Amino acid sequence: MPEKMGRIIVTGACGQIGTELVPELRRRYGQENVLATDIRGPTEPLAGSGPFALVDVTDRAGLARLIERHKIDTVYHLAAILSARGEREPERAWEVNVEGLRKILELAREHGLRLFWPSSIAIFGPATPKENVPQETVLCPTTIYGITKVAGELLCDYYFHRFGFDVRGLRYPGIISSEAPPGGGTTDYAVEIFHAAVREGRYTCFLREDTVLPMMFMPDAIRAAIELMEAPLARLKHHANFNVAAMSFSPAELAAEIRRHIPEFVCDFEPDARQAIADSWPRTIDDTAAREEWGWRPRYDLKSMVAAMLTRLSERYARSSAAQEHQQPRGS
Ligand code: NAD
Ligand code: AKB
Repeated sequence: MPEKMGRIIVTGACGQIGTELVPELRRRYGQENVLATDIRGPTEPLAGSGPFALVDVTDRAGLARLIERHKIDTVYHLAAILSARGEREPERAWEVNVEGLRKILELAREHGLRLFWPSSIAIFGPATPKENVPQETVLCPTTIYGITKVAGELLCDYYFHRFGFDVRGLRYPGIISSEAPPGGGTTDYAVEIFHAAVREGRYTCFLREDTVLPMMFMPDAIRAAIELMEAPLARLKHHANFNVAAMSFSPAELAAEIRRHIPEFVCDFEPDARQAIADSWPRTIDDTAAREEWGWRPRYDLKSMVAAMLTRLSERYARSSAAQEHQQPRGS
């Protein structure tokens, strides 16, 4: 029997993933049953499309009030500080990513909640194999973000084994999406490049052209989260740390694929501090455990993802320039 979700709270809902996860959860489980929360106010498509509350994930009492008031039974805990921002604000990264998660775990234990929490390929470090990283491997990251994610995986597994409640998670690669901008990571170039290609026909990439990293298109990322949460608990041998993979490519390969649609597109490369982070991460991931335990299969590869991204962004920019023209006073 698939696991059921009744009333859901999503933390960090206004970020890159929440902006697309919340509408899908609302579509599946009912608009009023999904409470979106963040420390900043909602923009489209979250604004006005269902319940929303401002709350900081380090505010345990504030979260407890929302959980009780909305009779929550499931948490999608997305609030976090990502890799590049984490290097600028390491103390904040620990506070939000570890202390925030610990408070959510305690609330989940007290209120008997199910929990989804995403880890990241940032848990891997220079001592991890670069190719086909196995499920069980060396976890010695060199970024504070990676360290908080290793701590998070260990905490989640500890709560599962010690208190026996249902916490699940997966190690997302870099996520590529067309709706909300990414929130300060090392893989952000793979989103920025599309906006620059469509608007200006040119992009300067902050990673070296041959830096291969694991990536995933947002529709696959959303489906992975929901399919993992709906999988029967009895089938799972792992809990909060599933490797998941979809595609791997370098900035040069991504630029070449974009050029098949926009031949005049030019990409330059000026690596910055984020190069060292990318160099510490693996190139490809073995996701056999996710495939075997809950049937994970990606649907998008580099070619289909690029075609979909360019279509979505071209339509979006065409709509917004049509709207701007419409607003111009006549004769101007
Ligand atoms: P994001 O940075 O786009 O969004 C995070 C959201 O959390 C933001 O809206 C921010 O306002 C909110 N937030 C920050 N501090 C908060 C606090 N103290 N209280 C409440 N909200 C707070 O991140 P995302 O890309 O949507 O990532 C969501 C989760 O997925 C994170 O755990 C991240 O580590 C993980 N992940 C993301 C990627 C990716 O490529 N996007 C890859 C691997 C893992
Ligand atoms: C980042 O680059 O920090 C994120 C991630 C891979 O966790 N996109």
